[in-house]
Amino acid sequence: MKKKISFVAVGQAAGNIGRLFEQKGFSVIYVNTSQEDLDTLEKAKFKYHIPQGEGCNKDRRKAKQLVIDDFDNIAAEIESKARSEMTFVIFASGGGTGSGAGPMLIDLLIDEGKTIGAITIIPAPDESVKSHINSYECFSELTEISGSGSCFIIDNGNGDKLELNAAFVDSFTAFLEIPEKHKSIKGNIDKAEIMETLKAHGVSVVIRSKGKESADVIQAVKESALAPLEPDRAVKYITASLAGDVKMSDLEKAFGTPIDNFQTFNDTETICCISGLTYPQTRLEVVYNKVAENKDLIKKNLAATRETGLKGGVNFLDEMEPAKKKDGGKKPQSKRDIMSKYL
Ligand SMILES: Nc1nc2c(ncn2[C@@H]2O[C@H](COP(=O)(O)OP(=O)(O)OP(=O)(O)O)[C@@H](O)[C@H]2O)c(=O)[nH]1
Ligand SMILES: [Mg+2]
Repeated sequence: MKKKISFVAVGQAAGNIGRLFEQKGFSVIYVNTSQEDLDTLEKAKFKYHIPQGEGCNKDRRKAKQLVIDDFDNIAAEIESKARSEMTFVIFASGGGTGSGAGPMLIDLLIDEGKTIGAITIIPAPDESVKSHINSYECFSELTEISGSGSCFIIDNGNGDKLELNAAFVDSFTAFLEIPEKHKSIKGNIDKAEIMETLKAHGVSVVIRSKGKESADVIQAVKESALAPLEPDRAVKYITASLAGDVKMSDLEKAFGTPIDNFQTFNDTETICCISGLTYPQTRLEVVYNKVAENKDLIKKNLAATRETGLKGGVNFLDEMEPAKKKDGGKKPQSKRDIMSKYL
């Protein structure tokens, strides 16, 4: 499975997560506009510094322009170093580089014919207004991309960043290892079923739980990045290696009937991935509300700094209706069309 999945880590937070995947044996390419950020990744194998980049100091637009100017080289780098059946682009939604570059890069790579998923991070509620503006803009773009696979969301509101990184990488890796490690005469999960789960469009959640009952696993899913699960959620796949008395039928009852479920069994812990879920509207509203509450302050600050060269970001206040379609759902015609959507 480690050859089937690769990662493109964009920005500093993504670099931290990428390192954990690389340590587990996956191919990871680290892309950044900041050479200093890349230098912190001491033992990383494949690092790519976007030329002219000097970091994006939370300015998403700067990141987008740098990616646009260098896209052919970035794509060639990914093609040569992170070739696989599916690539996950990792980025924090609250910064500049990863947040600005992430969704656009996903869109452009899909256009190149690649199968792309996302791993992104929502800022904790006590983070800055700027992080929340970036996050909201980032998710507005992400939710518009129709051809992407699974999007995993790490919620920094759930605890310590580095612990969340480790928990996510461990769960994700354990999930990928199910076909090799968990074999049962009662049912198996093969590699194709893992890939089918991951390729499903929509939000995914992956958890491990040592609990012996279905309720323990249901609770673990609810406590993970997606809490609370949306009341009108859709679900495409529930794929799990079940332990103890945990039952697929209980998971379906709790999370909705999927198109398909894949199950196997083991004696140690339940590993479960649910994919094809709707975006966590309730959690995104928390992000939205933090921006909205500070609307006047932001407007005042933008007006005060406009002459000093602060570019972009002003029109977001008009665009903050959740999941608003900007292009009427039309399919873009060329790379240039895709790029121009993001500027
Ligand atoms: N989960 C997690 N979140 C992190 C980590 N490091 C930073 N963050 C969060 O990521 C966001 C900032 O994104 P960064 O990745 O630092 O920013 P960047 O993409 O490098 O962009 P610029 O530095 O602004 O150009 C904030 O919401 C931080 O709380 C990490 O290791 N794990
Ligand atoms: Mg950075």
